[in-house]
Amino acid sequence: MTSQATGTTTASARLFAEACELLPGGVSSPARAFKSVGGTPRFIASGSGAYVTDVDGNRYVDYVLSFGPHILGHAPAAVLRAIGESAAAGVSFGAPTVHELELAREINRMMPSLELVRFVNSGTEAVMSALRLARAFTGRDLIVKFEGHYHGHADTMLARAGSAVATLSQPDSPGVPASAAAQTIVVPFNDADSVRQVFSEQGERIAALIVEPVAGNMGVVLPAPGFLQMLRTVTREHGALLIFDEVMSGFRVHLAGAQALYGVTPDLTTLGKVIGGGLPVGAYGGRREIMSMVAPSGPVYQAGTMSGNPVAMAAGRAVLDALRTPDAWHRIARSTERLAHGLRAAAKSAGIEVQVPTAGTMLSVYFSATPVTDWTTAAATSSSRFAPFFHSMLEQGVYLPPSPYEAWFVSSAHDDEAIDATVRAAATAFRLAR
Ligand code: KE4
Repeated sequence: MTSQATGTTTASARLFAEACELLPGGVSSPARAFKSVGGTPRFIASGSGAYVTDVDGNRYVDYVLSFGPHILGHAPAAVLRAIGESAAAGVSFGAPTVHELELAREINRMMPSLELVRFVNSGTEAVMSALRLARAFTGRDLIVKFEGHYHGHADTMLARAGSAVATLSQPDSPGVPASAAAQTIVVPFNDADSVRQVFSEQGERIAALIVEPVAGNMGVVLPAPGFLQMLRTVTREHGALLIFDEVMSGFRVHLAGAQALYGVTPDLTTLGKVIGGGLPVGAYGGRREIMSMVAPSGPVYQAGTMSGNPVAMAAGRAVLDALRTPDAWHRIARSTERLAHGLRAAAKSAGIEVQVPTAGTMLSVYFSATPVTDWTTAAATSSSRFAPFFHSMLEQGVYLPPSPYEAWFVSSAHDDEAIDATVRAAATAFRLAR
């Protein structure tokens, strides 16, 4: 076994108890709290390549990878070098630096639809800003989003589907004003008729439709054939903007994102995760005539003390440089397919029916005999089987995202040894999930 699991969680348990006295739920983000799988969240002490080690000395093959950013694995030398060199020159100035210019140039080169780019500090901030910009550009208020898609925690994105299609939504969290949620219409993913109905009934009030072009926040769910092209057509017909939220799919489902993979060009794109090399980052960008409305070139206000932080920009640039090495990205995609193939075979030999959808360098495992195409079918999978599977993998030295509705992320550091160890552990874990 390539990763040693000592099995003890003494130090993690002690630290978690202390953390619960000072941090809500003991964590800085709910996704880390093991709420849906139970047990003690592991306090991670270090990461290197495809592995993380917790404070009890347990070593794991890591498929969380900070929920996506570490596409080169943990602490890659080139990224550490870029961080060290930029930090040695000063970590933040509140002034322009060459680093943000170089990263913007690289993003524009890889994703030409981002004619202008604005950096922010998180995916949430990128989405929040892109929505404000879409409203300003169109002079309209309503936003359409899909059930099961996550676009960060801005008020208008924490909206739950209304009672019927095309009705306005209710808040999906206390503290979200009904008026904010009412600006959002939530429809089922991959349901072209519902999208057309919403636009036929409310089209002239809709500022934008935002979509995870490949969904990753209900597990991995691919767009139905032609679905993204239909979104492009129907938004254009009604004068609404199409926003691709590629915070997760960017550089992961394809080197140049879902917009390159499917050949659909959005008006605006949001990015995050990979472009910061593991440091806090977000970005939004798109057509010049739209982005030119952003202050100070235009009237749409958006700002940030740490936006374009030079160290995060240098780290992100180092990641994109490494990904552009010929075949680098495709090697990770091949490792992802190798893992998916192994997981399907392991489940079959254990007599368990699973779906293992892949999208470039990410995948997920659903306990289901039938494919998952939207939130309804994702929620209908046997999530109760996920918890025993998750803990068996953890005990065998494989660290998965602690939810059946998260994507697993693969990196260039996940070599055959790490993948094969994962598949061996899954053969045992699937039997326990029967
Ligand atoms: P952040 O604000 O967490 O940087 O980005 C929000 C966001 C926006 N859009 C998409 C498509 C995203 O996947 C995310 C964040 N993804 C989650 C993972 N499911 C982050 C994990 C967390 O919240 O801790």
